[in-house]
Amino acid sequence: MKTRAAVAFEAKKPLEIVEVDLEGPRAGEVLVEVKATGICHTDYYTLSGADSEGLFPSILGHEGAGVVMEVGPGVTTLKPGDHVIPLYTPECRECDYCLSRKTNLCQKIRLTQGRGVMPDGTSRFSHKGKPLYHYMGTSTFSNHIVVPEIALAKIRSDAPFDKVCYIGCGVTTGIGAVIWTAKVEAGATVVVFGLGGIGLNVIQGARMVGASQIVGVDINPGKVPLATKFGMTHFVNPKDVQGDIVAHLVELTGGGADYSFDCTGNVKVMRQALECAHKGWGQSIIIGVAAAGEEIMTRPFQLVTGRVWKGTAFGGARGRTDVPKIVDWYMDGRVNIDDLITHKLPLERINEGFELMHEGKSIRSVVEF
Ligand code: NAD
Ligand code: AHE
Ligand code: ZN
Ligand code: ZN
Repeated sequence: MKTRAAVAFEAKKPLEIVEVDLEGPRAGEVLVEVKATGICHTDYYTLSGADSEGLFPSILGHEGAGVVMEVGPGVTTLKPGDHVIPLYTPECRECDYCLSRKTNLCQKIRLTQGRGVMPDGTSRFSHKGKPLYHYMGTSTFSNHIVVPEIALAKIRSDAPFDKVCYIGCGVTTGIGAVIWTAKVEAGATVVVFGLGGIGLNVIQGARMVGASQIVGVDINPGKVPLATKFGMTHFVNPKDVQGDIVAHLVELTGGGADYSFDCTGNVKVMRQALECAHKGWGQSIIIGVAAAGEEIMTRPFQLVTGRVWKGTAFGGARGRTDVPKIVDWYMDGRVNIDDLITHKLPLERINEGFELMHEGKSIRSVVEF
């Protein structure tokens, strides 16, 4: 079939809206009509050329929601008409990783996903007879996609696509990092670095579990009103701090944060996040994605004295199990998504969404097909 997509033909170049060819689903695969997709900083990062797994030409996008149109042979859990959220972290429920119960990082199709192809090693997308790469197994910047069955979460049919698409990455990553990765408890002190589409969801998660102090750190003071609305109790702009930001945060939190989160992707900030965690027990969670070649650094003494450095992908969520629950939380009014979607754009204007993010003017831009 033919469909419309925003194609990344080259790194650092604007996406081009073109008609592409899409082959139908093979065994274990599903054809989905994407109704809406968010633009995450990770799409920006890959388009910038800094992603060691970045492939071109490709169709980016990993924060979508849509409707099943057709299923391939052997698909048993989905049928045409089902509403779904594509998962860049699938959940096969049978690989060693899934069965370990210790991680959400299902590895069943990770190798081919990283190579921009379907599990059988081929692409379903092409343009003018030449294959286009898939991205993160999702490619939600296309109006239609083919995705493995294990990479689709079935969701309730009354949830609005233009809101719940954000659960495909940002909402789940931020809230999940708090409740599943860090397991923040009521009364805890939390410091969040980076108040963008992920950091605000960390703040939202910290408020949900009853954290007593939620400190937001950002170099853009324009983020303060929304962060405050979502539960931030204190704001720190590193540019306004005289002296050492870590010492400032340790003092503000009365000895250090019980939990800190990096939502910037900046390795210097990751170090600050670790070192502002409380001696003896503070945990620091890396969410931000750093460019290829970057490395994190600290004195081992920071860990010897009890701080714990962790990372999280997709907030530790097991997609097919946990994503439908988060959709329910949104529909029940327990999770606020509407206020974080600051811009809605048609596909033709998707590049404006990237510019808004770069300029710090948006939290989430959502593209509707
Ligand atoms: P965003 O652009 O919306 O937000 C980033 C925020 O960080 C902005 O508010 C910016 O002003 C702030 N910031 C930048 N430099 C800073 C500094 N030195 N100190 C303090 N604040 C600073 O991006 P986003 O969509 O929220 O994504 C955040 C990061 O999380 C990105 O690196 C993205 O790739 C990553 N991410 C990771 C996962 C995962 O599963 N681990 C999932 C989604 C996104
Ligand atoms: N390809 C990148 C890694 C990017 C990365 O860490 N991605 C996160 C999700 S970011 C969503 O916005 C992730 O899920 N990581 C686990 C995995 O298996 O990719 C690089 O730097 O090579
Ligand atoms: Zn993302
Ligand atoms: Zn698995």
